[in-house]
Formats: sequence, structure tokens, C-alpha cells
Amino acid sequence: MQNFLKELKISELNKGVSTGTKWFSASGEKIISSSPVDGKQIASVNSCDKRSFDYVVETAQNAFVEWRTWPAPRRGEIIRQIGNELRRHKDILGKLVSYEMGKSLQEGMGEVQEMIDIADFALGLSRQLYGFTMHSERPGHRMYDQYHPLGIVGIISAFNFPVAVWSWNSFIAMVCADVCIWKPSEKTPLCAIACQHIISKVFKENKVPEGVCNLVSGGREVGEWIANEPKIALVSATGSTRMGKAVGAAVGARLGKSLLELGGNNAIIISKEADLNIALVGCLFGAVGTAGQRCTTTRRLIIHEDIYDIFKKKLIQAYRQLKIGDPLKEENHVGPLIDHDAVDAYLNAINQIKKQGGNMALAGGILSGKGFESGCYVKPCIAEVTNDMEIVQHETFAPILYLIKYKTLEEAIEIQNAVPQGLSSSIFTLNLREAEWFLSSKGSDCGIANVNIGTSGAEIGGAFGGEKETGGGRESGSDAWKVYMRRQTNTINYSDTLPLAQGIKFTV
Ligand code: UN1
Repeated sequence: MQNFLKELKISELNKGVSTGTKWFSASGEKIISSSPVDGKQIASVNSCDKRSFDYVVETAQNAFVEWRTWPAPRRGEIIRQIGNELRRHKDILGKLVSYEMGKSLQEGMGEVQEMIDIADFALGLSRQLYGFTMHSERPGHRMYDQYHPLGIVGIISAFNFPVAVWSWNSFIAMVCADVCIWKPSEKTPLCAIACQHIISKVFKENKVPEGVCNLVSGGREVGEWIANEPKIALVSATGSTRMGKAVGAAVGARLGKSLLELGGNNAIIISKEADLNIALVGCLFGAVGTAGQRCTTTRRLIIHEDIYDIFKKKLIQAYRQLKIGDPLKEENHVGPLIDHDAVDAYLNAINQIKKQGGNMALAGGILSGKGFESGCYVKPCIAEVTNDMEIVQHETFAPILYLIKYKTLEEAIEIQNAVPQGLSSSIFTLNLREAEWFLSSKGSDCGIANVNIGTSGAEIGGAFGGEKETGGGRESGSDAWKVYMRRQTNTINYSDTLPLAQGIKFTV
């Protein structure tokens, strides 16, 4: 076992259910956590069973009754302390993320930094949960709207951001006076257990009601309980479009609220007027960062025909410099894929590219030999394709980059939008007209549209999410907090008469 697990002082790794400071040994199936870095088993965690789940829901409901009475800045203070605990544990948690998930150490640290940043954001937000005031049409009346908490928020998160996505949801939700039930990915249970241990210290010291922040480790079944539980007011789910459709349908059937952040098929347009040096860095990090396993990963490059050959050459040269290997070693850029299923999906996609008429401009393949014993390390590869190929229309969670040629910006935008997903998009251009066109209503149809930066690595301050099959949800910054609250319109009559709205006269 790696030393950093000991350093985190997690004594009982197998307990996967918690109501905040208390831990339970539930009797659900065992989840095996193994590292894609070296293939070693790290721990086995008992997942949540239905009885434990019902107990957690009840505890959360009771906690909500008290938590909602805490003034918002006092809740913000709890999140501030959590942020400080995360600062203290950044190194160690970043390493665990890197080891259990397989992303580079830099990116593991970056992910914990996102948690710290969202803690700061949530703290500020705790004094800014603003509603509007309006002018009433009636004399002696005042109108305003205010926001109240929803109650229980279910959070279903994915393996690729095993800690940050939970923090975006839970820190904002807690400041909004909601209570949370988190089902992390069954592929990264230890990252979740570590987070829960880190925050429990703050909960204990501040006597936060037990049940404000709950963990229910488990697989698909636990996700289904969350989706179908009428006491869970909002379900925020991050993952595949297939998962999101199932969750969205179940939550919709009971008229609950859902916030879906699903697959992307993100493209960068590279104009002939781009600064190709910065475009190259943006494309490279976007395509191979996290081994192509971000929902914001750059999957398609739409390149102007005049610079297509030169840019392709630069890109291939850059790919050849990439160091693939143990993500905990700082010199490596690309770590392993999460597991063997992901490797199979990568190989299958390469086969499909060839079958459907694509050309591998830089070949892929599995790496073997010393350091690659886990069998999860693959070569980032590049394929020349057309946008209408079936494989290009799908999100393959792996470092496969598609190159597509264009003549006019209109055509480039049409290609960029012609996929079922709508998460992130970029254009590299120094031409103001092109940039503004891309950002206009005739431009990108995605939730995120950037100029002269890549598709991935969004800052927490913006609302994060996308359109179409990406699910339509927004989380993290801007005013995404409103999704975690219910809006109430209030009209107060301080006059001694009762005028009716719309001038209606009603006398008896
Ligand atoms: C995800 O892949 O689910 O924008 C989240 C980014 C990160 C978050 C990605 N800040 O790439």
C-alpha cells in the first residue's frame, strides 16, 4: 500500500458509508479499488445496502431541519474551514487521486486546487445568495424574491474527477443549506473516503448536525436508489450520456429536479489566422491531458485547409515528445486509462476508425514491458476523419484525436455543431470577426465556448455544463447555485386596503 494512504490516517478503508463523522460497515457488494498505475489492489470497500441507504436518507432529512436554520455565512464558515483542511491535505490527496485514478500528479494537485477554489467561491457566495426586488403595481405593496434550500441533494460523480466534481456540488449545496448524499464512482472509492475523512474533522469541531454530508459508496444500484428516492429533491449526475438518460428519466418520472453533466465531443477550430504556437499547446493538453478522460477533452480539431498540413506536422512532432508512464512521476505527461474496459473501448474505436475509412496519422496501441504492467497505458493517437463517421459522433473516453479539414468558417462551425453532444468548444484565431462570429448565436452551440484557449481546464468561477446530449445542467460558478435552491416570490401589503392585481374590482 502506498505511504500516502497511511498519511491520510484512514484506518478502516473498507467502510464506505458515512453520515458525516460516523462510519458504517454496510453489507452491500464489495468494491475493489485497484490502481491503473501499477495494477495493484489498494483496498476493498463495502458498498451501501438498501437499509443503510434508507438510514442515511432519514439522517439527512433530520439534519436538514437544523442545518437550514444556520445563517448562510455561518455555513460558509464551515466551508472555509473545509477549504483550509484541503489546503493542508493538498499534496497527499492529490497523490491519492493520481494513484487511484491514474491522472498525472500535476493534474491530481490541480483537481484538489479546484476544490480549494470552489470552497473560497462558496464562502463568498454565502453572503451573496441574492434575489431581486420588484416594484409592485399596487400601492402600499412590496415584492421580492428569495431563495430557500431544496433539502437533500444526491450527487453521482464519475471516476475522472473523483473529488472536484463532488466539491463543486456539495460546497455550493451546503452553503445553500441543502444536505448532500454522495455516490462516488465505484472505480475511485478511496478518493471519496479520503474526502469524507478530511471534512469530518471540521464537522466534529463545529458540531455540524450529523447527516449534512453523507457518503454512500456503491455501484449502479445505489445510483438507482438515489434517482428513485422522492425525498431527494435534486439529483446532480456526472457521467456518460447513457447513465444520464437513465437518471434523468427516473428523476423526471417523479418530477424531481436533475442537473446532468454528461458526455462531450469537444472541438477546436484552428483558423488560418491563429497563433499556431499557442494553438498547439491548447490542442495537446486538451487531447492528451488526463489521458483523454475529461468530459472537456479535445476530441476533434477542425483545421483550415491552408494550414492543415503544417499544423498536422507540428502536432505529430509534439505527440512524439510526450512521456507516457507512471503519473506520480513528475516528468510524465500521460498516465494510464482507468481500467481494461477503457483500454478495450480505445482499441475498438481505433478499429472502427479504420473500418469507417479514417486514416491513422499517428498510430495508437497498448504499451507493454517494465512500468506498464497494469496493461492500462496506451499511446495517444491521431486520426484523419470526416465528421459524419459514426465513431466520430461518439465520445470515446481515451486519447484519440480526430483531424478534420475546413474551407470556410461557416463550414467549420457547422462541423463543430454537427454532433449530438454540446459541452465545450474553442476557436484559435487572431481575427476579431471570426472570434465574435464563433461566440454569437450563429456560432458554437455548446455550453462552453472559448477563444484562444483549449476546450478543457475550465475555471470554477464560470457555470460548467453543456447542451444537447450533454444534459443541459450547469454547476460550479456564476449563478449555478440557483439550481440548488427553490425560488419564492413574496408580495407584502402594508396598506390598509386590499387592491387586487390587474385592476380587478371585487366588492360584496
Ligand atoms: C469533467 O471532466 O467531468 O474543465 C470535469 C475541465 C475541468 C473539469 C472537468 N475543470 O476540464
